[in-house]
Amino acid sequence: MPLNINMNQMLDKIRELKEEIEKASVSAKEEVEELRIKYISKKGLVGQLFNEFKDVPAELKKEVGQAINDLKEFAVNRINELKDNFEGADQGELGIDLTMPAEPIRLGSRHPLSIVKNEMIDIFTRLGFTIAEGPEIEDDWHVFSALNFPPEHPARDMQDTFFIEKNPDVLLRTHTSSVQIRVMEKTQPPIRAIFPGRVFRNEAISARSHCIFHQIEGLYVDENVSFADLKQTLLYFARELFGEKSQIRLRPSYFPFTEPSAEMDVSCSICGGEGCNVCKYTGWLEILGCGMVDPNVLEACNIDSKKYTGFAFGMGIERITMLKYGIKDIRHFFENDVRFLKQFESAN
Ligand code: 2U9
Repeated sequence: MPLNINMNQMLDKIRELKEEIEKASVSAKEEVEELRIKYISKKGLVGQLFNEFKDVPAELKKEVGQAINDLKEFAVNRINELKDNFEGADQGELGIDLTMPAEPIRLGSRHPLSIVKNEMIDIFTRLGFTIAEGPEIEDDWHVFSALNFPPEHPARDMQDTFFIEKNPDVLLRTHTSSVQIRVMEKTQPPIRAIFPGRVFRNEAISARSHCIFHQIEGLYVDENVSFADLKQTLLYFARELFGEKSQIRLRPSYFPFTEPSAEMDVSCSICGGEGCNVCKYTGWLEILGCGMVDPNVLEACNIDSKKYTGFAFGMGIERITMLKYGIKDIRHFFENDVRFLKQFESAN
């Protein structure tokens, strides 16, 4: 470049170089390196402009210097950008860096009904109860007749029970007592088992009741099983589930399948029996029904009611879970809203 350098020529050259770099396209990483050498290495075309800058008259140095610096910055950025496009190529076909730590997998949490069900199962297994399961679609015998339900009992009505199609002998079980019948039909005493499972009742859905819910029932049949055994078993259960200070009380009741029958309350674990809105200021929570197995039921299963006696109990898992956690609406259990479910992450 001659000493009397034409400034316009130099600015044109800067503009041309900028356009060239802007339009440059590459198809391999090596070609990016070639561009780097051509333009921004020490001996590259931009570098040469800096050499020529020495000869620029003082009064123009500011303008030309600025233009060269802008060009250098533009070239560096553009070449880095092209290089970035090929960075993935070093990381295998998928462009994934397999040496990076994995994205953490978010674990789901157990459903509150499963948490409480498992807790209840643990308590009864510690007492020597085994677990039995059976079909959800049942027949009249296992749900009603063997359980001493009279022929005209309202539970047999379509209002209360879901029948499948028109056949009155195919229905959804309304309690897991049907599994108890199946076990007694197959096994002679001693029998000591619990029966967790899903049950169905033709009821309107509201905050307090649902047409699908879960039960745990229990049965102990042997020689000399007494009401005192029932009471002590249920006291142990209540203290394990609701705390060692829990008290229980039994109120007389009626079920077709037990005689005598009772309903059991546990002292309110929220207020310790003082009275609060969960126990409706009574200090007590009703948690289950129970009784001595009616001799008719034992006989229906070919168990000698003169030799054997038994106790049975039944409770709704939703109800117990609602009482334990202060849940006000049963529908929460079936909506699977993560904001509800997440609250039980630490419970198990
Ligand atoms: C056999 C003999 C006896 C099971 C029992 C109850 C009392 C009871 C309800 C509690 C709330 C059902 O989920 S709930 O609506 N259950 O009150 N259940 S005694 O008695 C049996 C079962 C089977 C062969």
